[in-house]
Formats: sequence, structure tokens, C-alpha cells
Amino acid sequence: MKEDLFQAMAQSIIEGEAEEAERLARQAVEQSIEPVEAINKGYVAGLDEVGQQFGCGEMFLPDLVQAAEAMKAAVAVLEPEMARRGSSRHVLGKVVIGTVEGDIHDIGKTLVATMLSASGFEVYDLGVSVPLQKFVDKAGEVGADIVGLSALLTTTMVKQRKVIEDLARAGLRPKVKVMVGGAPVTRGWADEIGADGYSEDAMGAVAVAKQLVGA
Ligand code: B12
Repeated sequence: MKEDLFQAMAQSIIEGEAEEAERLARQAVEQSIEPVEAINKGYVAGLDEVGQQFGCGEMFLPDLVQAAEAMKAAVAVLEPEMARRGSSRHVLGKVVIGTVEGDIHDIGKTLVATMLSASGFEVYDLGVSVPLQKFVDKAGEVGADIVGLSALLTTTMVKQRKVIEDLARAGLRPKVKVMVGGAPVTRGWADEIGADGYSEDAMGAVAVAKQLVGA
């Protein structure tokens, strides 16, 4: 039953049907289905399929854009529900997060930001294609505990290393911890660039963030 819904959600992304994706998200909320589960098992499964087909030339940029629009429509319905379910109100720490310069992918970064905020972190989301110095400035300004860097392109993940170096140069390391993520990012890469934390999804990101602030 739930599996049928997840399947339909994936299909709505593959077909780039924003209205259908949104309708299914509302259905999930009505049925009290865990929003994160709907996102991961439903919509993200669809996006992964789209990504694969795009990668091997079976889908094109307009398909990718339509899929992303559908994903955003669904997430817009599920996000308030995710925030509502976040029980912990005590501020666990401050997180500055964004997608690095040159990269405009924001779906995953926004999910991570929403989950962190729902879990009790104070989140400063700088958006996409964030100039690297802005991460350093904002971290200093708000007294961040963690800086989260998202990168979805192999050409932009190298910027994660640069931000870590810049934070050190500004005297903010090692007090400010750095967490990295995004589809091409691996634990090996995170270790290589000296990041303190890595996660392949939003749930894991919350666990890593809690660990980094000792919560
Ligand atoms: C949707 C999409 C787009 C949309 C983005 C819309 C938007 N508003 O975000 C649009 C159409 C705009 C787009 C554009 C492009 N895209 Co694109 N896109 C995708 C796609 C299909 C899905 C990405 C996505 O949203 N996934 C779902 C989310 C939930 O997952 P996620 O982002 O990985 O995030 C999760 C984790 O990684 C992690 N995470 C993410 N960030 C962080 C941060 C921290 C701190 C932590 C701890 C964890 C974490 O948690 C998240 C939640 O679970 C991927 C394929 C794929 N499967 O990844 C290609 C993909 C990333 N795109 C790709 C490419 C090539 C492009 C373009 C260059 C295409 C072009 N020729 O113009 C442009 C880039 C423009 C730019 N300068 O950035 C390639 C990248 C190849 C590479 N190796 O570099 C991919 C892999 C597709 C492919 N197979 O070729 N894209």
C-alpha cells in the first residue's frame, strides 16, 4: 500500500508532473506517512532514475528541470510537516549551510537544512552558488558551530576543500566544524580534505551534526 504510493511518487518525478507530485505529498501527510520516508523512498528514487537516464543520454536538460520542479513541489508540501514533527526545541548548535560557488543544486542542501532545523539546530541557509568567503564571514558573524557544504558537481566539490582552508586561515578552525555532502562526495573525499563530518543523506547529516556538537 505504502509501497504503491512511493512508486507513484517516483513516477511523478520521472514524468516531471509537479501537480501529481504535490497531490501525492498531500496524500502522504493525510495518511501520517513519515515525510522523510516519502522523500527518500518515493521522490528521491524517482530523481535517481532521472539522473541515471540523464547521465546516459536518455533524458535531456528540460526533463531534469521538470523533474526538479516536481520534486520541489512535493518538498514544499512535506517541509512544514517535517518542521512540525521536530520535537526538540532546545537549540543544539548553530549551522551555516549552503551550496558552494558555481553549483545551483539546492534540493538536497535544503532538505539537510530543514532536517537540522527540525532537529533543534539554528540554521543559516545561505542558498546556492555561495561565494566561498561568505561561508567564512557568516560563520564568524553568528558564531557557528558547524559549516555545512553541499556540492553536486565533480567540478564544484573541490571548493569544499578551499572553504576548509579559508576557515583555518581566518582562525576559525578547529572550533568551527565542517560537514560536507552532495552526490559525488564520499567519506574518502571528506577525509582527504580534512572535513569533520560527512553524510550521504539528511537523516545521517543530523546524526553527524549532533555528534559534532556533542549532543
Ligand atoms: C535535479 C538535478 C538538477 C536540477 C537542480 C535543481 C535544484 N533546484 O536543485 C537542475 C536541472 C537545475 C540541474 C542542473 C545541472 N545539473 Co544536475 N542533477 C539533478 C539530479 C537529477 C538530482 C539532484 C537532486 O536534487 N537529488 C536529490 C537530493 C535529495 O539528493 P542530493 O542532492 O544528493 O542530497 C542528499 C545528499 O547528497 C546529502 N547532502 C547534500 N548536500 C549535503 C550537505 C551536507 C553538509 C551533508 C552532510 C549532506 C548533504 O543529503 C541530501 C539529502 O538526502 C542529479 C542526479 C543525482 N541523482 O544526483 C543531477 C546531476 C547532479 N546534475 C548534473 C549536471 C551535469 C548538471 C548540469 C551541469 C547540467 C547542464 N549541462 O547544465 C547543471 C549544473 C548547473 C550548476 N552550475 O549547478 C550531473 C553531475 C555530474 C557530475 N559528476 O558532476 C548529475 C549527477 C546528473 C548526471 N548523472 O549526469 N540538475
